[in-house]
Amino acid sequence: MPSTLVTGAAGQIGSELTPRLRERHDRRSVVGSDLHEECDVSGPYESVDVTDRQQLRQVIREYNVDTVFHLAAILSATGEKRPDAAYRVNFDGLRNVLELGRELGLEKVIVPSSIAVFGPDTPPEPAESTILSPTTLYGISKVMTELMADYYGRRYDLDIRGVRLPGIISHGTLPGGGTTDYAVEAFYGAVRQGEYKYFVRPDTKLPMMYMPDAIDALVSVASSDLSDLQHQCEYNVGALSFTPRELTAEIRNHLPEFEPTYEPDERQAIADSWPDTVDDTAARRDWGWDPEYGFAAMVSDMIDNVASDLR
Ligand code: NAD
Ligand code: AKB
Repeated sequence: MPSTLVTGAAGQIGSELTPRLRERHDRRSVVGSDLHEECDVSGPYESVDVTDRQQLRQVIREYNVDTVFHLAAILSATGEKRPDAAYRVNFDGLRNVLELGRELGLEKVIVPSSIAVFGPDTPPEPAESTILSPTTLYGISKVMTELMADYYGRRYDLDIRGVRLPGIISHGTLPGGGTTDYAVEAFYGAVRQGEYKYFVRPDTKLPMMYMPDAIDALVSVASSDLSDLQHQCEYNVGALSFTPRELTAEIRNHLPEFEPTYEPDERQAIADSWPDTVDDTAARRDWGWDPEYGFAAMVSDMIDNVASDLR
């Protein structure tokens, strides 16, 4: 029976997507993989470094993989600190997955892109086709992801899909070195100590999304009919958009003692280069994108879950 491989399965998104795929495909094996020797995922797991094509090839063959969710990546802030690692994982790792897709005849590869493809020259509320002028190595790697998806589709008939995810908010597995991490960390600070030092200004507005909607976006785009899709990995998916000041006010509706401070660092420039919101008309039209969580519902759910995780 063919199976699905998730790379980066121990990360913020992979640790929630992998069990969700297992629920959906009860008769199909879903294999989690990441760098760690072992991982707390309820099902088959293999330690795989995506920069090692032979390791990847072996796992794909062993499990008769026909679908790959390729999540292994180095995110924006870490990528600026560790450019060599970002280059190897984001560029070479992607190429390995795509080349194996071609060599071994994978049916489908799903790769998330990011709002990091945008940059200071991008117009407000961008649609899919717009000026992409990323300022980070991570953003450049996501532009390459989108272009390579298109190239491998046309040249080799490989079905590669994805969405440009915004900052993802979740509890459970903490975010892994992105610019939008403050929107998760603030909840832990507020619940644990009643304080948090934001590393961006209070008026920094960015697109965000609650994890259940992010998982739905990936699963929906993966299961859509190819004939309905007019883009590969470029689909914008809008959900929430708020500033740290607005997040603080909403958290205070639940935790009135919460007292944040602000000390912008180098991540401010990255945040400033991304748009506040995106135009997601194409995703709504082509595969019915319709996020469930509004701002107040997300904040309320996060506070309940973070409080219960910390208990
Ligand atoms: P994460 O940093 O939490 O997880 C990435 C995982 O990749 C980690 O578990 C890490 O151990 C693993 N990894 C790193 N190098 C590896 C290697 N050489 N081989 C195998 N595994 C390796 O990231 P995430 O937030 O879960 O992101 C998943 C995907 O979604 C990425 O493509 C990311 O660009 C994209 N995305 C995430 C967000 C977000 O806010 N979380 C937003 C937009 C796009
Ligand atoms: C990051 O901040 O790097 C990620 C992203 C938006 O891709 N959360």
